[in-house]
Amino acid sequence: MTPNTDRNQQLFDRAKALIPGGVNSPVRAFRAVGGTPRFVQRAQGPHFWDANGKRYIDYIGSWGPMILGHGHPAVVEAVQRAVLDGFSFGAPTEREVDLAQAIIDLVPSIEMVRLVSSGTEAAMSAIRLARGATGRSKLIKFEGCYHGHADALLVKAGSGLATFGNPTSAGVPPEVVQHTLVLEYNNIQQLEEAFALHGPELACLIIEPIAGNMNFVRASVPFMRRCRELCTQHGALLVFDEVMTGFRVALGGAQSIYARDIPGFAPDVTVLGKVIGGGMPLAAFGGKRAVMEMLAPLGPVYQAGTLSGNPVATACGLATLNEIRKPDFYDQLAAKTRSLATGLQAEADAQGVAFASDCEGGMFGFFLLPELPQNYPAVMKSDGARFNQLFHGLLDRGVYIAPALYEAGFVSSAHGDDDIAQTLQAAREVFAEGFGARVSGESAARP
Ligand code: KE4
Repeated sequence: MTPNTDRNQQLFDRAKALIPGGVNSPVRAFRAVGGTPRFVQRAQGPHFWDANGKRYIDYIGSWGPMILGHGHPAVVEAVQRAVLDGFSFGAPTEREVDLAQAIIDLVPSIEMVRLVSSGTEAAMSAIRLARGATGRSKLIKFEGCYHGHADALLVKAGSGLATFGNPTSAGVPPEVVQHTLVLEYNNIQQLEEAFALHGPELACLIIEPIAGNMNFVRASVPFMRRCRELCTQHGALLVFDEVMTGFRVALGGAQSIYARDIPGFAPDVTVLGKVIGGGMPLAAFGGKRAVMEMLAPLGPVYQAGTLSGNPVATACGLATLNEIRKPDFYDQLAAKTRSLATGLQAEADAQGVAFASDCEGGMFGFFLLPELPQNYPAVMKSDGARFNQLFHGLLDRGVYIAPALYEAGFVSSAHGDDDIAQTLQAAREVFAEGFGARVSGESAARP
């Protein structure tokens, strides 16, 4: 299709004149992989159709929220009913109470919860809450983990362990990130040294328990056990960023998986998003009652939001949670995801392509590497150009994976065996091409 008949390109050209980069969130611009972003006209089940009317099997699902696929009838009906009763009130509603109850029922470590509108807002508020609850300023995050774009979290590792982070974005003054310590994921020695140096000053440690912003890297059980022990020992709060993994890898989130190996394991605060909104702007943070009651209007930690607990978004989220809590939902979803991940592995192995894949629940990842990386430097050894070739080879064949090698993939309950089969056939053809011509893209790293 030539650019002048390609409606995606036409729309992209228009968008770039009006919206920075032509998108409302950077990763959508395809800058890491090159090429023209697909403008979605509509979606249904596991598929979406672009501006040219071409169908794709969707493994992004809005970056996680669409665990039921697009347009699930029960969710559509709930939203249609809700909008007839009003879009937004700026006043409490029963559905907010019902959604809070559902989250608390499903995530035992959460005794109280506050609803907000985005994962960034939830993570930012959780950090402020941890600082307010402990009276401390410093925090630990890990290289490769992304917790939204709040200033204090846009940080890359300092020059050495004891030094605090440097901003990853213009516009973030160094003094804002001076309290943020960036460590290597899965590095127990660094963790212990950091707590030995700064333990009494640490308000919290925030972590993605399965790092979907490094594509798919699991925190090892020994590492996670030490995070919990050291936070407890030093009076810092363990903050689990489950915006991506919450209700995605298991009904109880990643924390329920670690609790299988670490008796009594629980974070102090959990950040949620994506799935709990079912595709509408809704996120949350919650934890121990004593900590959560530090929040305004009860306590001294201020946090607020015009659209927090929005009645249409809560209807969408509740309808989604009602579906995923049905018996066997995750067993069936996990089996589907495993068939995709193991199938891709088999296709790569058959062609002698260095490939490593992993999955949990409805979330999967893969690397064009001989083995699964355990940290960010290892992830970034991936060959970006080969990934871009794979990305475009799949895209041309109607398979839509994340346009960046550091992003995870998502399977919904709507994906069928035929979708998985078509995907594996597409991968087989691309691998057989031997990754011919290379498509250039910008640096593969999230800025
Ligand atoms: P939002 O502010 O984008 O709703 O959530 C921020 C966030 C927080 N924590 C984790 C673990 C996250 O993955 C995210 C956002 N995820 C990205 C994709 N990896 C959203 C896609 C985008 O930035 O456009």
